[in-house]
Amino acid sequence: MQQAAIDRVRLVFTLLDANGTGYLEAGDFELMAKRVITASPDSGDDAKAALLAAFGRYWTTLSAELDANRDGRISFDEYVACVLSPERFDEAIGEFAEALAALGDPDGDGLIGRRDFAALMTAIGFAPGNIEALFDAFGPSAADQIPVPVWATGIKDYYSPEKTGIPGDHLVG
Ligand SMILES: [Ca+2]
Ligand SMILES: [Ca+2]
Repeated sequence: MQQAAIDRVRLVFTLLDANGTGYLEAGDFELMAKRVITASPDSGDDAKAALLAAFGRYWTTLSAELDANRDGRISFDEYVACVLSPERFDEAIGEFAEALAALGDPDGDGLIGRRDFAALMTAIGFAPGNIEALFDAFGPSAADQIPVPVWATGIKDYYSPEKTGIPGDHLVG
């Protein structure tokens, strides 16, 4: 298994544990969804509802697929198994990626500005310097914007264990 993929998974586990219990639980995803929605005040209700649903589905999928000891929460050892069979999470990750990227484009012009991007990524908990490096790696235009699909693809790549040397690696470390 690629170390880069393990490092990405470790970081996202830490961030998803929004209430800091050391385990992923339903409450983490509700808390995280609220934070992200709060960071996108100009987005429409449909986009916010889609993000909330995507976080909910992500939790439901993790819970169904990875809670090996059936205690209603996901330990890191349970979570890291997601890299062994990423195809089981493709749909949930895809829905999440599309919903998050859409929130970055509140005016619906198909482009995401650096400020909206940074607000959402800060809400999730990534480090400021890493957020800037990631946005730069996406190759923003002269107006400092990236297309919505570029970010959506970047999110999916982040969760793809076979991917190495991707923009998302800027978030780790
Ligand atoms: Ca937790
Ligand atoms: Ca468990």
